[in-house]
Amino acid sequence: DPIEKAKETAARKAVEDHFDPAARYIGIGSGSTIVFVVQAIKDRNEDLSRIRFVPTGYQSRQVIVKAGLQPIHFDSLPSGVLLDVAFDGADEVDEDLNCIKGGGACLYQEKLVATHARKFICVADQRKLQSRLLSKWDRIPIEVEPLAAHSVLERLAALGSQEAAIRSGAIEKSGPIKTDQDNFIVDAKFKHPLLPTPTEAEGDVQGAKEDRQWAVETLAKEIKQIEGVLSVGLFCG
Ligand code: DER
Repeated sequence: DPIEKAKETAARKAVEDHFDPAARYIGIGSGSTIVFVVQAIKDRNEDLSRIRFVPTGYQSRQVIVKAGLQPIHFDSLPSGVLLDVAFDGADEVDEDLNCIKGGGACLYQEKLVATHARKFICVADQRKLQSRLLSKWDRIPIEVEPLAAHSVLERLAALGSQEAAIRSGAIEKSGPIKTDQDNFIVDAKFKHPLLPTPTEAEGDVQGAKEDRQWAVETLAKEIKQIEGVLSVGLFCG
């Protein structure tokens, strides 16, 4: 399968370039690409017993344990310590490494781990790369307190979301899905607020890059300020 091959190629390159055998703490994201990252780490046949791997949810922890690596809970990390590196996937990435994450409903712990790592390595096959976010992947996953979910939907509409819905009906699960933190996921469609900016039209590449960065940060902040929102699936590059 060419997509699986592309994931594996991206994972091997990411590990080759960014895995440090002297690392003490390494973050492991969620989804299917990360499985190839862990396999690539294992395939180095080095002594990994000194390294602790920080999961970003139950699936991530299963991948770590199944590979015979040592997991450590995020809240067991020594205080003040940063992870050496965190590897994770994404649902969409732009050329400035802004990402949409949360397709696997693991964005809360993914963002927690990513923001405590010296380096965040996004591992993604070519399908994910778009010139700007919300091109192919048209909605932003948001982790929400269940009690606040409906008021969050209203606030998102006021923010300009065309359509926001509580993620429901996973396979063999009626009603809302629950995250590893026992919360809801709201998927909010936004009409390309991160569209090309006038500066891009005038060929001002740097200006367009800053505008896109600003658009992602602003949208993430506006959503995060809504009462009941716990995490927003926008990572700023
Ligand atoms: O939820 C996320 O952000 C994950 O990293 C995920 O969506 C990427 O999944 P994939 O590697 O299976 O595409």
